[in-house]
Amino acid sequence: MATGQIFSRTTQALFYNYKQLPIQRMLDFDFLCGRETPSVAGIINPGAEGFQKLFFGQEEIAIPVHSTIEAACAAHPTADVFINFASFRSAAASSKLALKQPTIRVVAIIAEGVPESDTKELISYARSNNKVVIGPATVGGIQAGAFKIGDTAGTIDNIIQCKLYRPGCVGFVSKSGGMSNELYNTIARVTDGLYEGIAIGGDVFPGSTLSDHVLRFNNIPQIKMIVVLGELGGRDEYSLVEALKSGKISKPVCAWVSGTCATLFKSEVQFGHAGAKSGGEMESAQAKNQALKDAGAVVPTSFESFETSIKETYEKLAEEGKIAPVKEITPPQIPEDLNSAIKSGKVRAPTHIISTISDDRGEEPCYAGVPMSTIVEKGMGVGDVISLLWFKRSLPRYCTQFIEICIMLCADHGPCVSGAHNTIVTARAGKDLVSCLVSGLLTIGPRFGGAVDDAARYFKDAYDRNLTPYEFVESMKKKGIRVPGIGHRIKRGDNRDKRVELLQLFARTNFPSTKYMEYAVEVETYTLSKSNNLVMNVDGAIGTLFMDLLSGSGMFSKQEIDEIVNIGYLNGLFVLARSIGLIGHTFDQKRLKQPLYRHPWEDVLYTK
Ligand code: Q5B
Repeated sequence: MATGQIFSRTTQALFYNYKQLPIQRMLDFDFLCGRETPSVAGIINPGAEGFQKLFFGQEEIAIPVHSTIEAACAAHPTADVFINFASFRSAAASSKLALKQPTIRVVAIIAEGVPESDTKELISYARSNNKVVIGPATVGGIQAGAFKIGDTAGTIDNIIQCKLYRPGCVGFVSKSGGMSNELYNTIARVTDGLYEGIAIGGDVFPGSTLSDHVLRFNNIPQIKMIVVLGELGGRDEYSLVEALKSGKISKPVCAWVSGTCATLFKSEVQFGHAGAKSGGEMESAQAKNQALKDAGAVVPTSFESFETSIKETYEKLAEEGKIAPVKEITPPQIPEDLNSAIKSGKVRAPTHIISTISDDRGEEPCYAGVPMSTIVEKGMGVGDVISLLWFKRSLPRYCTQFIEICIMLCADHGPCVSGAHNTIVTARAGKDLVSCLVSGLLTIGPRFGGAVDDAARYFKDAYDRNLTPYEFVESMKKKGIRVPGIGHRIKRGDNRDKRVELLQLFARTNFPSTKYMEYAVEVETYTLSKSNNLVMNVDGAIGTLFMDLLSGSGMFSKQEIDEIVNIGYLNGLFVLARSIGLIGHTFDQKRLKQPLYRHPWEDVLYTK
């Protein structure tokens, strides 16, 4: 591997698998470092395309999302780092594909548990193609003030505390990502700071080794000293020993191999990483520390004194005048995310929606405060659900039964009525269910099913003002308004609408009062005297009976009744009911495989 820098202030990465947090942390780091371009050029989210909104400082930016690695590489030819957040199951295949792309130079594999045979294959491919693999089982790496992989170095607070927003002179490599954070703190305390830090990962076969990175650091002029944190298990540290012995490393190396406590255990111990297993004598922390020391590294006697070793090594270099002074900068403040600021009680934000009828945040959804389990346990029906969601209260059984009867009676009225006709034509044009339903629903209005509210309004007003049927009908005529709820294209005085009769019968048997409906009957008697088709229609029956329900149940104040009438709740009953029939007509046409409908010429009057 050798060569030198693998990252810079202009390095851009492709991020595999959309993970909002680590990407946002990379962008926050970019902002902290004063980068001009975001370090994430594109996201690869298998099967998805588009853009993801993320923050770059205070501004929102849209990062392109690609469905394949090939597409992302073609769209971002200068992005040469591939950060792989795939699971251990798919990390190897995606990493291999990424390594094969000519534009990709470095692949970081975050997943733990990638099969060793797969990793070996990746290593071999990367070596023969002069590419760098960091990981698997790693948090990644960082070049201070320039570029950071994913979650490396933890929170923004930690990054600021460790002064990672600007470069120092220390190259650091370790196996452990968690311990990297510890050492970034140490390095910030006792030197002028980190230049580059890499966690190679804790697997038995890491994509790149401790010595790979140390040799690379040796070629980077800005790096003046190297800190290495190894761990027991494996023989990786011995290649570093060889490099030191052969004189390939000219810069001072402070090293420590952790896991010296393994000797306290009687049997073999497996520490956190797959590779951190106390094996033979050679793989012990003690043996590796000794070998490193013998090869010329500065090795302390314990981890506790590692900080002192690093400090002394740095101070010696400084005394020798080998360290250029670092230009201190004040990093900009990263704006806090609204959600975390709200959580910590620092800010309050107005909500954009207010809702009073249902709540799905608890263990189970509630309708007007009634949990769904209660609705089921108490054997409630659709009428009860409508009571809760529309009227925000539980209504007596006769009321909910009336609502259910309205729905049943208005569910359909054959294929010839406006709504069903539209739905049938739409279904025959090959449209989907929702389009068919909506095209039928859109016909509901003052002439078809949508006169319930107006009937309720006008009849209530006339009754409350003590108008005689004659005064009411004639005053409407004067205004040029046809009485809503009166008249039918087919029904007659001698062929009443059965639905109207059924609703009247139910109400007369169960309602405490049917005064509005009886008033409508008197109006109907008068209009029938004019014409036999001016019968009370289903809209008129539902509208007036609902006024009786609201005023007679004693469950609504006058103000609430006025509000229900003003808002216009009652057409909703017809809309809801007729949806059942319109859906049925859609299925019927599709089941019958009916062809495109074309209205016959003979049925049209062509005129000028
Ligand atoms: N006058 C009813 O035309 C009629 C009056 C009125 C008071 C009124 C016409 C019409 C559509 C009504 C309709 C459906 C034919 C409701 C529903 C769902 C559905 C649908 C389905 C389903 C009357 C003669 C005299 C004049 C007028 C007076 C007229 N209308 N007075 N109130 N409303 N309307 N809605 O016969 O004094 O003589 O000058 O078609 O069907 O939507 O099944 O299809 O479930 O799907 O030509 O059931 O309005 O009457 O205009 O000559 O008037 O009656 O003022 O008085 P005519 P005109 P005067 S159910």
